[in-house]
Amino acid sequence: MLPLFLSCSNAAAPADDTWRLDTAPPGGDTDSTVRAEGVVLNELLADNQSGITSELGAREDWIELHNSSSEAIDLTGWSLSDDAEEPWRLTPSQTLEPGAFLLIWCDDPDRDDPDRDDLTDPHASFKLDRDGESIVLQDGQGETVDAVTYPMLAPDQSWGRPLDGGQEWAYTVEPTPGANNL
Ligand SMILES: [Ca+2]
Ligand SMILES: [Ca+2]
Ligand SMILES: [Ca+2]
Repeated sequence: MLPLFLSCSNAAAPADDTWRLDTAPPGGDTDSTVRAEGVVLNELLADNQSGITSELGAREDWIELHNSSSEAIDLTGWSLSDDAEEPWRLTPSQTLEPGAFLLIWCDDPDRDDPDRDDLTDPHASFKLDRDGESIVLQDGQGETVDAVTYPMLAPDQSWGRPLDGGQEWAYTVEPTPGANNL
């Protein structure tokens, strides 16, 4: 595995302003840069018509996280959101191994439904708008570690980093939920 976090730790201004890393300003201190590039938003799909299904058998929106660092990172207390006022706390909590991916369903399940004890995978309390919106990833201290604003997406089209953990975002060749981007 390439040490991808090194290749994107030079904090030159991103050419694509749809991508930003709020905690690592150009010339920012090295520690926050390295930490911020541990776990990142890596790919997302906002209109799942013929792709993978959740453990509930439904085709839902999803977001892929990726640990581009060389250390395992505990995601306890981390949150994901399409609305900074209502962050969704990542549950079940878990540790992401170096190079690993984590898929989060964005289907806003009805948690008051008595049948909802069948949720074994992470299911966020929001959905992804295929017309595009902004997604924020925050760590256990509530610090923003990554954010992305994605454009309008066609059905089954995903938006991701062509190089996992790299700076640039683009329409992917094909969706790769839980695997290296294409
Ligand atoms: Ca959607
Ligand atoms: Ca949304
Ligand atoms: Ca992927």
